[in-house]
Amino acid sequence: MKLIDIGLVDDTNKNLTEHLNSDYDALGEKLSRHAIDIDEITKKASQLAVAVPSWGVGTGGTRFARFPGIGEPRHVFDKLEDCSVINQLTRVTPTVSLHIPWDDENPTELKDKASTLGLRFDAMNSNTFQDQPEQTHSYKFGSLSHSESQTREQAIEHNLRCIDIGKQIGSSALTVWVGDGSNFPGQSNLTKQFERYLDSLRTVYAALPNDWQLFTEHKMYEPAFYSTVVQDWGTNLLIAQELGEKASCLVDLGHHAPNVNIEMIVARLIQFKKLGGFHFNDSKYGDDDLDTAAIDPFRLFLVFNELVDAAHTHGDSFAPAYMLDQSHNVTDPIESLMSSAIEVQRAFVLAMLVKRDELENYQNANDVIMAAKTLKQAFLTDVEPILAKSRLTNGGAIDPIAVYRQSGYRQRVAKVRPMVTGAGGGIV
Ligand code: PSV
Ligand code: MN
Repeated sequence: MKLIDIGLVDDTNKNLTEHLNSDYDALGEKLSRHAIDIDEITKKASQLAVAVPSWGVGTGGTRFARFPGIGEPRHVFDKLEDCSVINQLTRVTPTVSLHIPWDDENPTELKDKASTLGLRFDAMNSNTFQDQPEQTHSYKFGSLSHSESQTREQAIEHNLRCIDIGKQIGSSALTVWVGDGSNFPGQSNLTKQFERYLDSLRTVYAALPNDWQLFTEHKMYEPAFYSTVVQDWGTNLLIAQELGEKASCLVDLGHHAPNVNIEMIVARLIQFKKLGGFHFNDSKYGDDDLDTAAIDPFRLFLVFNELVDAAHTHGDSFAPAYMLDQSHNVTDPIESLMSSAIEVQRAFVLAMLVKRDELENYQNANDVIMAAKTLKQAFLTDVEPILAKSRLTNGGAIDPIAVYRQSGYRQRVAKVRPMVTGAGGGIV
């Protein structure tokens, strides 16, 4: 089922195809001078898949307030519809990552709805950073690492439930991010707290089906402001190494100290076979959850430079999970997610343009300027025609945002989705 009129997509594409073809040919000619086959690149670009977070299609907020958008999804089934619009027009987001309990609905109905919309499910996300109405033990002072065993058991149970739901809807990974930590020096014994976390996670790990993966996500601060149990990639790597083969690290681009060299972290995790996947977003100051590549597209390119380099070395066995994780406070989430998914694809394409043999020669010869120039040359290429061509060939829109706006989708759904107002703050 397609929620945007196919006739509209086709008509808009028809008007743009002639210009696209001439831009594509011109770029193809330019790339061929560097022995790059544009069609090969376009083919690889169209094989890329980025998961959309179910929570991303709602309007987010800050710690201070949330300003609702119009026609926000009322529940997970509305969210899936919005996700299908993103995929219909961009053709790079065939999967959705659910958050439990935010999306806790009958698994059969979830699966049916997704397959009607041509979607599948990516990693399950557990939520033990928030208390739920009927919950017995509070997570105010932690969950998997809580000082009391009953609270830890409750958090473990929740993760097991996420696996169970995931099994029924065709997911094959669990992402665990906890808000556990402390707000004051002395509040917690840092070592014992981490031991408790590891013990809890061992139980979760033991329940993973054979073909599943466990991604743990580190974050330096927030909601805990003095210490965080899984604060950085070092701790994350320790966890993955302690747990075993099915465990690996998830890198959310917003979860590091300012100016941290994220591509280096990525390189290290790849080297030790512990890079599980990403939550893409962008930031200026902290975990801003801004749209991917909105602030620093070069950094995203450098991350993909490591990924493409690793794919050359490790081949098909190297397949980290790509997900977006953003909060849209002032834009239409569908527009933000469409352009963000395309930015991930752009970074991938640009990284494929890097002349790796030449780069290696420059590196070995310590020709610093030429090495840096080799990266810049790829980064500065306008690959829009490749991205648009890949969408067109896959049945998407050459200009997704223009088609989306013309379709009136948001206004249409707003008629049945009441605006949720409220003074409360909240990140998601
Ligand atoms: C935490 O900041 C995080 O990045 C985790 O991935 C959560 O699951 C997500 O955001 C939800 O807000
Ligand atoms: Mn995240």
